Amino acid sequence: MSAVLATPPATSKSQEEPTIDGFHLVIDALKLNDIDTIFGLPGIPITDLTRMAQAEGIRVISFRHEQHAGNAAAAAGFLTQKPGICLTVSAPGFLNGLTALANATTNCFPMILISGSSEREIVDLQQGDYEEMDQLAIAKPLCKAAFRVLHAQDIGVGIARAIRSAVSGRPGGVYLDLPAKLFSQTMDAAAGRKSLIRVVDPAPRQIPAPDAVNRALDLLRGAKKPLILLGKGAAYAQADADIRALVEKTGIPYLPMSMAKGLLPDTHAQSAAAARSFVLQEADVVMLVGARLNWLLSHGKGKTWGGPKQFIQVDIAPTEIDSNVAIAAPVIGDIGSCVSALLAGLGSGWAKPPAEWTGAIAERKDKNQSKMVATLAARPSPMNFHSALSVIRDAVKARPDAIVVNEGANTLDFARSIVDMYEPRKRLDVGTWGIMGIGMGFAVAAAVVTGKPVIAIEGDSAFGFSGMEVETICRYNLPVCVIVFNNNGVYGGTDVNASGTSDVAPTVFVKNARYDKLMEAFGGVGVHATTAEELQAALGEAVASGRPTLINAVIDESAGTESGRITSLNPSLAKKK
Ligand code: ADP
Ligand code: TPW
Repeated sequence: MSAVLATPPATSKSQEEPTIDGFHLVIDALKLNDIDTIFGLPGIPITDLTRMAQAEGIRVISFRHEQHAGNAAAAAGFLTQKPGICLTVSAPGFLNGLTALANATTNCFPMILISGSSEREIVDLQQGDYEEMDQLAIAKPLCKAAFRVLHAQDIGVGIARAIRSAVSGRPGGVYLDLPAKLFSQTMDAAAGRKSLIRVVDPAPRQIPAPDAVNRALDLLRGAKKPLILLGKGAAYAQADADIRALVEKTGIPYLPMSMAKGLLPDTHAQSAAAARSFVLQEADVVMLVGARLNWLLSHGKGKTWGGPKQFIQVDIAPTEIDSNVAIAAPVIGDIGSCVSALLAGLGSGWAKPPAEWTGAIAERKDKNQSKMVATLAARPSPMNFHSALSVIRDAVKARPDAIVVNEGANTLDFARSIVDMYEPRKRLDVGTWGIMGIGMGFAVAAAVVTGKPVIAIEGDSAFGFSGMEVETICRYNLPVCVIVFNNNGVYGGTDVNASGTSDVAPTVFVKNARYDKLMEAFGGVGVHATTAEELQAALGEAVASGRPTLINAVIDESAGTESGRITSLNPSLAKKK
């Protein structure tokens, strides 16, 4: 135990001196840094921390499983640029939160996983403490930074380091290990308060080098078929007006990655989304803004990308450059600073891209969009993905401030292309990993952080990963409408068991399940929708009332395809070809 915690000399003055404990130092340190919400799940040793935090004015959102609390923290981080906080108990609770921490890091979302832990002396000698685990060692490879605080007087530093690590440079997940003993440690209250740190400028701007900006502009100027690719880093950066100005002033067609949808409205004349394959094949200069050339962009090479091209990459992480293909013009800095420098460099004589290029894109867009009109207007029975999503598309058009959460395979792929987004940071989805299970955690965070209506578009398998959190949605009476695309299984419900045993195939669920009853069980509204009209009415009502609602949308069980649109990555399908 530290000197500060030793019994003070028995003078009457020092006996009267107020003390502060570890619990309150943690709470005060968070509050000092404007952290107003904690997502978590109580238990030893952090139960009192949740109670006291609530008593001290922090909003504490308690979940049914830590993974969803962690996902909520990550989404809150993405939406606000403040690290989202997830609080868990030791070993199993910590491990449950770890998937979300790793996912946040992978997606460049700032979050801090704070876990209580067992006593160091016992853990390190492996003597079998309650929920014993060397959590710090396990968390380290899965996050940007990991810290442990052993002494009350270091809580301020620990939290400051966690916050700065999460949001500076490329954002990501941070782990903070707080052993049980820390919470009951006491120290002189005045000294304790003095030990806390308000982090100044936690995510400092990083100004790009002028020669890097000029190099990029020269490349763009010489392009015959330029293209801008906006990623979720651009959405995170909250440089919305400048990004829009850059796109519009240059006149360059752009493609949004899924979570960058809405940075400019999807209906924008310069959006090339409806001609995606064409522009990726044909473009000669591609400027990536907050997007990585990972699997989601076919690593920048191969058939998807067609002929030779040169890349400009705007990113805060210098080591991202050349990760998959050569980058001709890296522009390193925060997107706000980079985009404003690019804008300033355009000057007044900027020539918009050749009309042959923009005209060819417009032609393809028109063709593809008019093909889609009839498909979306059809009203088959049972519903298919298109008919159900056309209803949601209209609902989002009517409420462009609503936040869409989206997961599944076909449900994800179709929703991404059918449901237009109109405002920045209104779409949250499976992200870089294509992970299932983000649904209810992201939905809770979106509702809590923004107060806006949330529409969660969920495959039935995807929903199952976090379905129990509908109780959380009801408990906090959040304006969330969950729409389960119920097609009786993973991808669909038509697989057969070839072995002749009575088990169903591994991808098949209970047929005609009533997910709506799950919401009713907790006092929310459950609707069983078998037609587009029923879906439309229920969704309209849910968004207008703000009541927790789950619509069980019955979808043709043969409508989807295995793995949705990423069949090329599925070894079983590659074999069948
Ligand atoms: P997407 O999946 O939408 O293509 P990625 O997650 O692959 O997007 O890429 C996001 C990129 O944005 C990351 O390389 C990250 O370093 C970068 N990034 C995140 N925030 C900022 C920021 N504020 N300024 C600059 N780059 C950023
Ligand atoms: C954590 C693998 C990818 S998509 C999916 C699974 C299980 C579910 C698809 O069925 P769903 O959607 O949701 O009913 P739809 O629209 O096709 O009917 N575990 C994790 N992440 C992933 N990605 C998987 C498994 C998977």
